[in-house]
Amino acid sequence: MSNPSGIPVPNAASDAPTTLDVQRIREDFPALHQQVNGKPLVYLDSAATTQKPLSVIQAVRQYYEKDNSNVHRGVHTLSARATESYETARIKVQRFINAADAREIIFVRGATEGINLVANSYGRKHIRAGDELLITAMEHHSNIVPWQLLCEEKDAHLRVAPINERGEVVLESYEKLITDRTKLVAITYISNSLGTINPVKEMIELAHRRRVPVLVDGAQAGPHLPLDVQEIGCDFLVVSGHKMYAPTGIGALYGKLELLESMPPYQGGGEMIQSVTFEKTTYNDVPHKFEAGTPNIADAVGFGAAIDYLNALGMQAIAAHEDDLVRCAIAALSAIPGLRFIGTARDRAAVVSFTIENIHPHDIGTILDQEGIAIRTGHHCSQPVMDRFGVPATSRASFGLYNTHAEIDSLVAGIYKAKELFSLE
Ligand code: C6P
Repeated sequence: MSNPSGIPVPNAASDAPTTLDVQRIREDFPALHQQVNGKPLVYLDSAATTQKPLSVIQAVRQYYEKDNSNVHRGVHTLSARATESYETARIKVQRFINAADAREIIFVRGATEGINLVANSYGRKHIRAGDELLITAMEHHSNIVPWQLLCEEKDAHLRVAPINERGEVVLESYEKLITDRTKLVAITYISNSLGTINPVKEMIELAHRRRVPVLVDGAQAGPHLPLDVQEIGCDFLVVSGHKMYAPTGIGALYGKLELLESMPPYQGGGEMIQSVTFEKTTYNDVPHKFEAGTPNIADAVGFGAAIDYLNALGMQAIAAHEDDLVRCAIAALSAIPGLRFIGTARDRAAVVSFTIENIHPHDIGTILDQEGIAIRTGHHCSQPVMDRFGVPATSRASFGLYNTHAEIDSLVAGIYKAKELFSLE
């Protein structure tokens, strides 16, 4: 089923432009053109969720207006159209991450559900008492808690590879923590709280030397850099559509075919079965074995449209634009007295976390909101990272393909305003 029913799907555009025309791109995003608290919106929270281009909104709308029906069930025309759109979206995801086969793509609600699927299916089958699972100290809660639940149930142990002052994994320690007891490694590609880009290919190679499979949390990588699961060699990878300019409630789990085929179902219900009797049920083939019940068809179609959008711009150009923004933001923010960066990795993505002396991050966030500037403040679902750096929370500005240098200037001006207000108190 690398291309079921011969559906023609465009490949990632190899002739995509190398730079972005950001002013034109901004026209594609209706949500960016509004006033917040009387000021033009400056949206610097794309790591939490991205705004959606018109082509995605229209794809979802068109699906509901014309094709809405259930998939893989009916013989009627609408059902065939819905099935074709849904399976085409799967192939788009497959090509976007360069998976070898469309059966390796399971639609899920997002990165969180993808990790829970692996923990509950692969994990419950393979992890035994005394086994170890290895993660890093920069994981999002979604890549910690499912493994803790599994370890509790199986009497297994969660090991954590440390990070240094810059917020980079200490590779020597990581390597030493992979032992004969290690049965799975789960690492983030890009940290949502520090911006660190991990050397995942090298980390996967180190795990594979000891025949340990690796899950990569690609939630922050999907929108930022070209993903290639065959190149990095991961066994599982998860992404969230809503961080990739697609609707909420849709994402993908990639798993190597032989692994997925050997795994038991995660949830039972319609669609995931081949035959059911009260005595015995047999299961459908992958990917359907893992997609019980009516899936989120419309948003999968929207996910496909978002991938078309990203391909048309080119992931190399998007990464270059965001790298430029993050460099400029760091340079501009560095000049602010009392500002401390949390996360200064040498290889980093479009996320900048910081604290300001004597001002709580929530106050920064509230004052910036009054200026129409949206950033995220808090622990970013990465409490162990906050503990590691001895802070309760940070302010986090994160950039998407539609952000501009002028918006960085607004951020800096907003922070100076906050400092001024606090020095008056
Ligand atoms: N991070 C942020 O503001 P879901 O919620 O399933 O789409 O993604 C979970 C997730 C997993 N891993 C990483 C690295 C993430 O950044 C996230 C989501 C958002 O940073 C919401 S907490």
